[in-house]
Amino acid sequence: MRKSVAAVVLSLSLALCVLAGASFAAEKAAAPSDVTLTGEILDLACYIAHGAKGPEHAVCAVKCAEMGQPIGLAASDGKVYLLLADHADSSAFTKAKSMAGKKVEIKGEVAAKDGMNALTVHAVQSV
Ligand SMILES: [Cu+2]
Repeated sequence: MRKSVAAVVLSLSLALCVLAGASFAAEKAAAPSDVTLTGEILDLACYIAHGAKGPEHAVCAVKCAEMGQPIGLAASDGKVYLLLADHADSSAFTKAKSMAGKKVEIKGEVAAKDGMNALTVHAVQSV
């Protein structure tokens, strides 16, 4: 009898774990809605090393982005966001790389960790 009570308690707690996992997965799927940020797309290698930005650096910025340097957004909210590709569809991020040095509007998902701000690019257009 004692053994079967323990078995019931164990299977109930396992069921709760599965349910908790399922609701966590549902929360991840219903991610916070995208924000819209405007600003300049930065070539972070040149911006962080020597503050390079703006139209006079745009040609270098595109070259740096093409060679794989990270890009960011100097947003009008005063923050610099590391730009990230969406794992399921990187096309908007690829477009953003070609717009390094330009003023843009980006729709995407913001995240922050360990003092770093990031924006997953879902759409980008020049402004
Ligand atoms: Cu550069």
